[in-house]
Amino acid sequence: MVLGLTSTVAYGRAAEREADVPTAAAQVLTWTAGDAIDRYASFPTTAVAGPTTIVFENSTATGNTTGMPHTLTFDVSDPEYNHDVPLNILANPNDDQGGKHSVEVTLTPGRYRFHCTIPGHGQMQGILTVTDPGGEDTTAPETSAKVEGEKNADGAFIGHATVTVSATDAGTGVDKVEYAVGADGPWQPYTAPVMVHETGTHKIRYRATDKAGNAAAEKAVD
Ligand SMILES: [Cu+2]
Repeated sequence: MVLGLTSTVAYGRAAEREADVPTAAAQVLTWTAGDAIDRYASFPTTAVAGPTTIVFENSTATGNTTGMPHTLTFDVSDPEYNHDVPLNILANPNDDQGGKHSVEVTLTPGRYRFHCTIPGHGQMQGILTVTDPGGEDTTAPETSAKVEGEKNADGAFIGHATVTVSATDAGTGVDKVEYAVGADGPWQPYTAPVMVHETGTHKIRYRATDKAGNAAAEKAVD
């Protein structure tokens, strides 16, 4: 994996031409190709969203001894992937740039599928996963609960039932998990599985909040 991160402002001729624009791409991502037609010689798999310089080099320096052309193309046709960057760079060691090309793009969070469109090169492909640079977490935790205990033939719990609440948060992490007994019982911190002894139907409500303050919608089990 080659993931170049540089803090310099100027990159290449585009930045020089627009010297009054202070925010040139701070992130440089480099793909290289050589003689192989089934894989890029090197490629990034992760990046952060924002202005990015994409470099595609298919030259003698990157192992191309045959003059084989390759493309670096972002798939914009598959709805499963980001399609906001219609990148399509064709490079070969004998082109007017010596096989080294760069373009400025803006990446957004999500996944980009990249591939080489030269016939027969279908295996030259991969996924670039782009995340939010600030790690800004706007997604609430995922919550679920399971009820365990011995059941009778009708499926009702006998003796007692145990409610286990779980919460996960991919961003900042889970800050707190709470539960409440009944339709209007008070919220209390969830620290261990909740045991219900009394007979009858009981509602256990639960919710979770992550460290960024995103609260998962309240759910309940009976
Ligand atoms: Cu190719």
